[in-house]
Amino acid sequence: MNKWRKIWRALALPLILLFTLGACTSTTLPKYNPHKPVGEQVNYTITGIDAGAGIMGGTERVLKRYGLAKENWQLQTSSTAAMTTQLGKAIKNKQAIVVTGWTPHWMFTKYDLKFLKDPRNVYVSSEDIHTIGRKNLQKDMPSAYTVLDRFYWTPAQMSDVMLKVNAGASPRKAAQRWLAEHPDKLKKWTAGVPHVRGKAIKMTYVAWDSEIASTYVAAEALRQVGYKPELQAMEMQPLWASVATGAADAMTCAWLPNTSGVYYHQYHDKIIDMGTNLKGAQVGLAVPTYMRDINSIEDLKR
Ligand code: PBE
Repeated sequence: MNKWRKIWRALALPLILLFTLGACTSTTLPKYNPHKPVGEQVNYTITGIDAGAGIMGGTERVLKRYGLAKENWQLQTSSTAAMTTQLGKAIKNKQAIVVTGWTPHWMFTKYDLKFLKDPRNVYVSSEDIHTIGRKNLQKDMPSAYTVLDRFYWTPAQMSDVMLKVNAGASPRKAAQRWLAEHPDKLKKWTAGVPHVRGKAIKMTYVAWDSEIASTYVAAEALRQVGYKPELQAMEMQPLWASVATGAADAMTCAWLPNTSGVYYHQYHDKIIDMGTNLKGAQVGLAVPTYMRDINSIEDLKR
């Protein structure tokens, strides 16, 4: 008898904990239900990212233009990491979720997602990413200018680097590995460029996955012609200000004409637009493909 009491004492607490944990995890939200208003299922909330991102401003405009704001829809500020975590959880449980999405990004590779149609064209259907340099960069650092000016790749190539980082590689390693796998690209960007000897070059960026990928790849290309890149992550506003004031030499993060448009207009006479480094980027609202009947932003009102 005594022995059983002992066993019970040893087991009681772990068992109680296990039951409570089980009860908590089983009270997750129900699965997506096409017969119920989608707003109700997501608490009239769009899961967003950091406040400074262009996509956040665009989404606020969407809420107004589509009459969602007056139906109490709201945009939740968080971070890319928190948003993708929430997205992953919702997808695992087949729940309804609406996120601010963009491509190139590994979220579209890892999950079955679709952009919602934007008949009012608030987000603009396709964007280019530009490289921006400080005034006099060409004169002061001609080799760097040439490499950065030539820097150009495709959404698939950028995704490749992002996936390497997402799988655990450091951004620098991922960039080095990608360049080793694409010697033709590196050659194209650096051909005939006079080498420099360990000259420092400062690049700033916002720590979005896409920008981490482009910045590190451009930096590693610059390293190949002898530069010592110094990379610094910051928010959107200081990012543009850093290049406009000459505190930084260049950045590769301008999504145009829309997503970074506000900053571009604010700073365009204090910077050099070195042109497109990637064509065919897109931002918008995204949902998992199992939300089959939700295909347009208009459908959120149902
Ligand atoms: N993004 C990624 C950025 C640009 C790059 C879409 C999150 C934004 O400003 O929204």
